Amino acid sequence: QTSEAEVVVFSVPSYACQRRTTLENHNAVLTDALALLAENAELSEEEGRGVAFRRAAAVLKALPRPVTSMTELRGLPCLGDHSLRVIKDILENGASSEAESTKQSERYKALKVLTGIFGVGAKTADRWIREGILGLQQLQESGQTLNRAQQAGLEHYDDLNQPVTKADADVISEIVERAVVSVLPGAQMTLIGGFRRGKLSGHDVDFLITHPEEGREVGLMPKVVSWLESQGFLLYQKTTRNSERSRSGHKLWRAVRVDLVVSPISQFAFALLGWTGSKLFERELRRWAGHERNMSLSSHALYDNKQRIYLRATSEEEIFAHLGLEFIPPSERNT
Ligand code: TTP
Ligand code: MN
Ligand code: MN
Ligand code: MN
Repeated sequence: QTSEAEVVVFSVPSYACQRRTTLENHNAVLTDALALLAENAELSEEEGRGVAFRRAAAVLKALPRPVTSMTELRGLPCLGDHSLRVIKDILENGASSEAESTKQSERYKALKVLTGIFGVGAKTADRWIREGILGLQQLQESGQTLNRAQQAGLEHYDDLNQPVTKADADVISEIVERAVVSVLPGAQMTLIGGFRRGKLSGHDVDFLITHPEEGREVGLMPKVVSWLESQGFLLYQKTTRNSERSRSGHKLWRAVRVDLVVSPISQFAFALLGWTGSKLFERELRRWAGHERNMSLSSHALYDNKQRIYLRATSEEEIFAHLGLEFIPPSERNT
């Protein structure tokens, strides 16, 4: 006796950088739960577990319609036992008990509040929690020494935790553009990060600055920062010398986090690709390059480990071509 069943299964390539993922998500209930568990793992410095949940969520985001049964998931990549348990729980019971209990836990709530302070990472938050500090008031009363970033972060806590809208981003773009062309005529500024991917809100605004003549961009970052400061736009700045990157808060009607990246024109395409995100898309591109092509990709260059040469590119399209990947436009990198 034979029995036959026909099920429609989804087919999805295994690297997120091989897939087109728009902002339209048909499985938000599932991916929200997995994202919460990923965030909890990341905040607990369990990076591997975090990535596993992120990859699972990314596969579900790429599906063309809502998942209704576990059988539809057969053959899909990146769905580990743990993620499958979470999905099953939601499909059967409407919610994930693990995600719900995590969300309610004192530890998760404290980690969220404390890492919500600009300048506070998972390590610092964990140390404070072990010392019994679970919230902002307890932190202030504890007499802990805060560095300058954290002081600014605490002072502007509400502003910095309020999402930045596209309208905010447009206003800030104009200001940064003015700064850039004032200090170096001919310099060019590009919106990167989530807003380049078409997101309507974000936690900050990201810009990439370059000049068409190689070398003219040298020393540009401190000049842009000084200009912003002289105009009264700067609240706090942190510059990492070697990465030529600056994070600053700008006082407008509210404080907003801004990331500035300066790149020489020869590296522009790599910086553009490397800073457009999403974070998982970037991670997957580098994993693809390393594991499938024996190449090393960074936001500065692409190195072919076999031929032992740097591969040049003047556009994102060329980099995808070097990697043997179909070009995915920014709006479809929302993994
Ligand atoms: P974010 O601003 O953190 O992320 P986002 O813009 O995608 O999301 P949001 O809307 O919440 O701001 O980072 C922008 C991109 O920069 C991100 O997709 C990955 C990349 N990136 C880093 O975040 N850090 C790095 O050190 C490098 C090299 C790249
Ligand atoms: Mn951003
Ligand atoms: Mn950023
Ligand atoms: Mn690896």
